Amino acid sequence: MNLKLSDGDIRSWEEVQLRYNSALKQMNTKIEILNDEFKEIHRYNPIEHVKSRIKTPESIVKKLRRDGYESTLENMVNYVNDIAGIRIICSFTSDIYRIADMLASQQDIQVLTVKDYMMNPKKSGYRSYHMIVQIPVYFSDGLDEVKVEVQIRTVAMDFWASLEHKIQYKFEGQAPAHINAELFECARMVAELDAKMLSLNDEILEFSGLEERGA
Ligand code: 0O2
Repeated sequence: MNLKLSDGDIRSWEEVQLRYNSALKQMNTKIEILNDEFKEIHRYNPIEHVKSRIKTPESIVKKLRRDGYESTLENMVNYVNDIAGIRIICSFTSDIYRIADMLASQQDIQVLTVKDYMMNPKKSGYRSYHMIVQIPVYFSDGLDEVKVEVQIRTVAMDFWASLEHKIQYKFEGQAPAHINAELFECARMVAELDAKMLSLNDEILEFSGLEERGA
């Protein structure tokens, strides 16, 4: 099988976009199929919604500079792992690992790295589960292995992350200490809320199970 885009072959930003957009389409389909199957078999919808995006060229260049690389198309593809990003938002923390396992067990998905910010939250309080995966994409003249960053988090964690992102953007990453402290406290409350919602849901499931069995 010939590899279409060896690292030196990328000719334009348009080509980079095509490559990563195609990978996102495949990942979106995989996620949709898993969700449909889950709904059908378990009468339960683990995924609230899915967002995907291609990183902006400005943001890619910023990351390359941060890591000490020149801004070339080759370096983008080689060193920026989240050019294609997909965010899966689910209801409960237990869904996060379930979805991650379902994706990781697919034969054509290769998990390159995992960052479990659920088990090890960031200093900011950020919680989420990240995987860099590589999937094959077939083009007219061959196969291309493309990296996608998958972020999986609950609705509550997503709410926190988007507000925190806006605040950090506004203060260019230098938010006053009291705001950072408040955000950290909110992250703790989000974790507590997630744990409470999960235990309530477990209780509801147990109750429905008893009812179905006629107890
Ligand atoms: P954007 O705009 O979302 O693309 P690496 O990718 O391994 O070289 P990096 O980027 O530090 O190193 O990886 P990490 O920690 O896994 O973070 C990647 C992404 O997670 C970030 O992408 C954010 O989307 C999200 N993230 C990480 N930490 C935080 C945080 O403290 N707050 C919020 N709100 N989001 C966070 P980008 O590239 O920063 O931005």
